[in-house]
Amino acid sequence: MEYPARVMTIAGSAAGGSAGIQADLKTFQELDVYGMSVVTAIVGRHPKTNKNVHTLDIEAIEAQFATAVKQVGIDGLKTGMLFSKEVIDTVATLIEEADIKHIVVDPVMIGKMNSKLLKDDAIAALKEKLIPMASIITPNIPEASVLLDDRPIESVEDLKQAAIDLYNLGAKNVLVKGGRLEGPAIDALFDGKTLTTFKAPRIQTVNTSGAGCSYSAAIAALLAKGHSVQDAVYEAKRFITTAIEYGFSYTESVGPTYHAAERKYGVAHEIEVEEFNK
Ligand code: PXL
Repeated sequence: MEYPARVMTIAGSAAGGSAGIQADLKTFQELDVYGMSVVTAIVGRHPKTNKNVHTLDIEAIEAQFATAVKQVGIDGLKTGMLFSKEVIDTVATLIEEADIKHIVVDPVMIGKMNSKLLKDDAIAALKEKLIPMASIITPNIPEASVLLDDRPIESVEDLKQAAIDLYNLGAKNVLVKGGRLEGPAIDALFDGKTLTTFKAPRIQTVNTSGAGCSYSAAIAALLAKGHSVQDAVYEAKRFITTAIEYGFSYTESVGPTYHAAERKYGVAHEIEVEEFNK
């Protein structure tokens, strides 16, 4: 028997199960990779105190990583919510020492419910330490905008230019996700030479909690399975588009995407790919 590729997520725990570590592990399972996790913080709002981000000690983060490396080993990795400069510095050091082939950095900053998932003073550390180590970074428009010193991104042309300019931060590939623009959901990938766009139809739903987490987790899983970056993004985009199509909610809250959707119901929408040489 051939063992599945080993993929780790280093991210926050999202108690509701739609985002963060929980979304990542569900995605890993759907794509048949062996999932592991390092929890950086626990997100869950206390009904009385209103506190939403409960941090963990650096020692706890290092301990989780060391255990997974010793028991299993790592082929691919994604980072999600890291919250502080200290955590980013720690994660960068751990990754460097472990010599990991595929590294997806999802520069998570703000949650769907407006939770602050990255402190302001952590952005420099993200740019200087972690992003240059990445095989691919996957910012959405607000994140790309922050990484480009608050440049507005208001059109598909802006989106493409953002991917090209963010390449200067040192990641091998940049994927800027245009889901927040109007019209079809277009994402722009730049690898230093070719700009590729991936287009899915706009799906009318509010139930997209954890979509970004799941998308980057799918990219990490597919890279670890040996797909090229372009192909990993293509298949991950298809996976998340189908998961969004079948998104749902148990309550009045914004609900999760449905990770099992592609497996259960097949591909809901084809993804259109266009390439531009730069
Ligand atoms: O969707 C962004 C996100 C990432 N990570 C954690 C979260 C959220 C959104 O709530 O809770 C842990």
